[in-house]
Amino acid sequence: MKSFFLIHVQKDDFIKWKGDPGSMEYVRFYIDWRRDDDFTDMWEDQGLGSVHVFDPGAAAHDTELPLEYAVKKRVRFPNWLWEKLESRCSVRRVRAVCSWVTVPPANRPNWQPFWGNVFETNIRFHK
Ligand SMILES: [Ca+2]
Repeated sequence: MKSFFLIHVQKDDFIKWKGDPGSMEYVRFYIDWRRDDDFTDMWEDQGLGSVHVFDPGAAAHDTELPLEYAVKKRVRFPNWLWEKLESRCSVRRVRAVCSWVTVPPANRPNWQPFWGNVFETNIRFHK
């Protein structure tokens, strides 16, 4: 399957020292396949994505900001689950746990990052 998630991290003012090598931003994805209002069932932890983020430098601020980074992740699930989706356009709740520097632990969808955010949205999956 060729589906991907995309998350854009928009930077405008957080790394200021010259020569900074940047840091890692991690995103763990969950999909509520069973539609039971949790992300704890089998195959609902979709795994981890990451991106190296860095400041382009003060000289570039006027011309290159805002800057966006994308994290893409292939959707993981077995064929039998795909067959059970009840329609050709099934909608599922998706959660993204975004964390700066610290890796969001596996199978803990309610984990709160110290520096980061948790986002939820609905995504339509096409058979
Ligand atoms: Ca669930």
